[in-house]
Amino acid sequence: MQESLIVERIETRILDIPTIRAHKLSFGAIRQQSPVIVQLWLAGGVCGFGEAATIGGPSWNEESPESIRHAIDSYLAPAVIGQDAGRFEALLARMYAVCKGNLFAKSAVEMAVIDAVARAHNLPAWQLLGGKRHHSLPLAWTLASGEVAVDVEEAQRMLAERRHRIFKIKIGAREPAADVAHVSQIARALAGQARLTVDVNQAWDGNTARRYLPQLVESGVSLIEQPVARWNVEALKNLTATLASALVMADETVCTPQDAMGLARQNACHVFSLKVAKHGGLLQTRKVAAIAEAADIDWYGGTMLETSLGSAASAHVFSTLGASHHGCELFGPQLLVDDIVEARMPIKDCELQLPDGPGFGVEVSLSQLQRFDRARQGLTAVHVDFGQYLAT
Ligand code: MUC
Ligand code: MG
Repeated sequence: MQESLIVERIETRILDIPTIRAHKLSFGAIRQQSPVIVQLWLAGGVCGFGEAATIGGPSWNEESPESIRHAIDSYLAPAVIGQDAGRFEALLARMYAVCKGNLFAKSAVEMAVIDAVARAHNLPAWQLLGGKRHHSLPLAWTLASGEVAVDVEEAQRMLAERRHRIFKIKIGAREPAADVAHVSQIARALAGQARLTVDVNQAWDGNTARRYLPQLVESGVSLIEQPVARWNVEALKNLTATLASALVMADETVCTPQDAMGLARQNACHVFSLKVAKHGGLLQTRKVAAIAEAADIDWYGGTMLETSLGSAASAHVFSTLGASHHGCELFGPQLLVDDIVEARMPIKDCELQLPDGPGFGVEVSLSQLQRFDRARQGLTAVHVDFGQYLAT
């Protein structure tokens, strides 16, 4: 074992960073992101960083910033400290042995391990992940203010600045007919200038999806993300078989490689949204992507609205993937009022320029970590405004 690569210490913190505007999803509106940041030191002195962000505490899936931090501090860090950081798969096996599930927490630790080892070898992380296939990827922006005029103004500004020409509209909070009207108005305003997708974030049942998705397609939507509940693979499969001229993308339904295999076997979607956190890390993301490639399923580089740290880690693994893709949505940094790295990944001509390292190729600012540290700010968790979303 190379002494200098032994994991010596791991620290975690929760940051609270406001968003530039309310971001409205089917289940609630978020006004801040609370990423968990992992800092990991190797015996040789090299330090790596990892991140796991959830959306709306535990309202996107089971994990919350608090549960992630707890799983790492109490179980995952002790399983990894004292081990050879270069044996990525062996470390993952140790984490799986002490902790079932908790994929976001595992991904943040694995990310810090890979960043540290890549830095110890002065290599970009992508070189440890199979090598780079893409230097840039088309970058989508999500329209989620909930108001047509605001969404259209935002999209037009992004188009004029040549930052984005793919827009994902968040729907599912209102009556389906109102959602269709909302999307149609945006589609008319942006006709011929942009590609539109929607994310229903599990809000519809199978019959609602069967009735309203063709209307969304008619209005110009070309990709439909997670229209039904994550367990509703039967409905997803049915929509995939019947929807003409639009693609169905699984997000919440596809987390583990086993989920991916199940969807592939049943031809239940056309596209997987890949997200490092929900798959349980960078290596698991590659496994899910391999299943997609073997099953003739496309991929999309998804986000959990991470800072530039988690976004850069995702960019590294996405840069290594072949096969057919629909770009990425690593726009988390732009949705936050500020960032935790010295310099963000550049965006040129609507494409995210994928970083080159060492590590994840972004330098974390310790003073920014301190500035947003929940413990230092004396804050308690404030995650999501459920407002009208909760049934009475
Ligand atoms: C999701 O479900 O895709 C990603 C972008 C965004 O606006 O929300 C997320 C989560
Ligand atoms: Mg989604």
